Amino acid sequence: MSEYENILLERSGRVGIITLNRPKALNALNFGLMQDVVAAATNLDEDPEIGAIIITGSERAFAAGADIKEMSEKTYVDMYLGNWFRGWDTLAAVRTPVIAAVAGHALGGGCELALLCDFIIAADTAKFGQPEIKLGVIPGIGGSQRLTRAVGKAKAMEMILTGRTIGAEEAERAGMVARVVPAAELLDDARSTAETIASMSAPVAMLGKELVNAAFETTLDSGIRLERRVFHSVFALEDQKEGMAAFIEKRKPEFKHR
Ligand code: CO8
Repeated sequence: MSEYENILLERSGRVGIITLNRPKALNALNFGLMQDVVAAATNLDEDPEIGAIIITGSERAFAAGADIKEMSEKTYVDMYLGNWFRGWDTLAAVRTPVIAAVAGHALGGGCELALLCDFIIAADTAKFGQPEIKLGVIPGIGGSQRLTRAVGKAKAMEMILTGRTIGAEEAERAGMVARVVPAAELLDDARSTAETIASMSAPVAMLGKELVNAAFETTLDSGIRLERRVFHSVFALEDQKEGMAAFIEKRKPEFKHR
């Protein structure tokens, strides 16, 4: 039996695949599911054999949001003292690159979970939205911040204030998703993208992720300075020597740290 109740976990070569698995609730993100995703992602992050992680759902739903039935009777004190949704911050701190492979509904917390990953590959069936306002609440897993950074003020405001859902094509035009693929190809595409990342030098991939994330936290000048320091530091890695030697010798690199 799986050690997790609300997800499926597969290791395929250097790729870890977390599949949200509460089909009867369209993968609504209850406390148990959050704990399972965070524990699995943390374990994969600590595993040197894993170079990339995919988080995905079902054909019908990536996730239809935080679990409304679990939350509906909670009080302010329950929410505040329970520090509701804090676990997701641990997922955001994972250093291994994380891809969200999204088909169907990615609503509320589901949209926020996808945005919390490093990038989104969307099936043409994907639908993204922040419908919390229709429930009398606001996004609570970073949507007001990450969606705004991803698509800009106008579209984020419209989505968050009206609850309007957007399709995959509109999400791609808005810069929210990296690529849209036919639904039948979603998982294969995400796997081969993850395998590509996992074939690179793991510390270099982690540093690249850290720098892109820093762009959202810092000034341009500080970000450029950080990039320069990190760029210089990768010359301490054998993988830099190997990558450049392989180019010159017209062969594929054999990175050591992966
Ligand atoms: N929570 C709990 N159960 C859900 C959720 C959810 N978010 N979404 C769907 N389900 C359940 C339904 O209740 C239903 O269960 P049952 O059969 O027992 O009634 C089952 O999943 C199937 O759903 P539907 O029958 O509704 O399926 P449809 O195909 O007709 O509709 C939709 C699909 C459009 C996705 C519809 O289910 C829907 O609108 N779901 C809710 C979407 C939503 O509002 N999400 C936002 C939730 S709030 C949030 O994510 C952030 C909260 C931040 C709070 C901050 C506090 C600190």
